[in-house]
Amino acid sequence: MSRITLSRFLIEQQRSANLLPAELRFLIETVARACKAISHSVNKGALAGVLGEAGTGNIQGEAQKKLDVIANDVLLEANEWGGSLAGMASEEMDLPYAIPGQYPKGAYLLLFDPLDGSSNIDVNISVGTIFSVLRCPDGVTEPTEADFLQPGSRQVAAGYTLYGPQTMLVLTVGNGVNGFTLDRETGSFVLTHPGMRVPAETREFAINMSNQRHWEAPVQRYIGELLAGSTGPRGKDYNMRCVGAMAAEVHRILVRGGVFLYPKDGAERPGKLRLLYEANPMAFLVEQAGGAATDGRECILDIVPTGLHQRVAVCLGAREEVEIVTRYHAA
Ligand code: AHM
Ligand code: MG
Repeated sequence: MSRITLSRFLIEQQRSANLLPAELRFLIETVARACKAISHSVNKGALAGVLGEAGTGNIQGEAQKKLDVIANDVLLEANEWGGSLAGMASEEMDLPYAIPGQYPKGAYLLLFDPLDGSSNIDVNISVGTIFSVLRCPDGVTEPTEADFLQPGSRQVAAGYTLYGPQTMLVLTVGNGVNGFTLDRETGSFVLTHPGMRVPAETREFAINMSNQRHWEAPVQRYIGELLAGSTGPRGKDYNMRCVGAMAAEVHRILVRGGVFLYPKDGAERPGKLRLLYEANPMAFLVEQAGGAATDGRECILDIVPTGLHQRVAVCLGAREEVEIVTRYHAA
């Protein structure tokens, strides 16, 4: 059977289910093309002089890596001229990015974390790009921050590209989850993981244990039960894996199952991960793959955002596990 490239997959989606307007297809292909360029820079590493700090900070007060800035610029440049977007927002930019006046504007808003897990970059561990697509509110041509503050349930597409041993793009347009592997010889993303589903059975969990003293009681209880293994209430042993890049954690869960938590870590910090361009796209993917995603209390996708860079507690993965965590929070 011939290989199904991302372009062919998207065109067939557009034809068969009429799920995908041409403008959205073009947008996804453009994001994919930008991710190939980012993959190239990530792979070159020290050879291209792209490792290390950029010497600047972002709105979150985090030091930017050179590759954070490069990946952000690549995504902006690739997406600003095509006419499918009304605006963009990024982890690396305080305010939404306005489409320059010389280009046509389109119906969508693109949000992204250009380089997720960027503290992994200098030590040659996986990083990713996470993206989310929303419709621009009707009649709006100059979107402001308020236009981006839509609940995740309104996403029309979401995905991530994982720059690991292979570069993979994993995508949903609201019709299941499909994974594509970059074939470097042909330059195409090829459908290698059709219909990805979160396995129901869980044997692995991911959480940054160094924050344990900050967790609330329900999370202490849940992780305590997993750590107790076969001698505890769950009656089986678990393994812990934590990569430090959410794209890699979610990818592992989509392929091999499990659960990932980044809970509230202290009264003033609602968690580390950002709702609009990290938690929402990942929640959409995980739910489309049969899993679940909550902040411990409500579905991530139902949260009405109040700020572009708002943080949120995250618990996602196998549905049954997420339901236990959510039940413990309600108790
Ligand atoms: P980043 O987007 O600034 O790289 O931060 C997000 C990353 C996630 O990918 C990952 O799950 C988390 O931060 C790890 O943080 P920590 O080192 O606190 O566990
Ligand atoms: Mg990130």
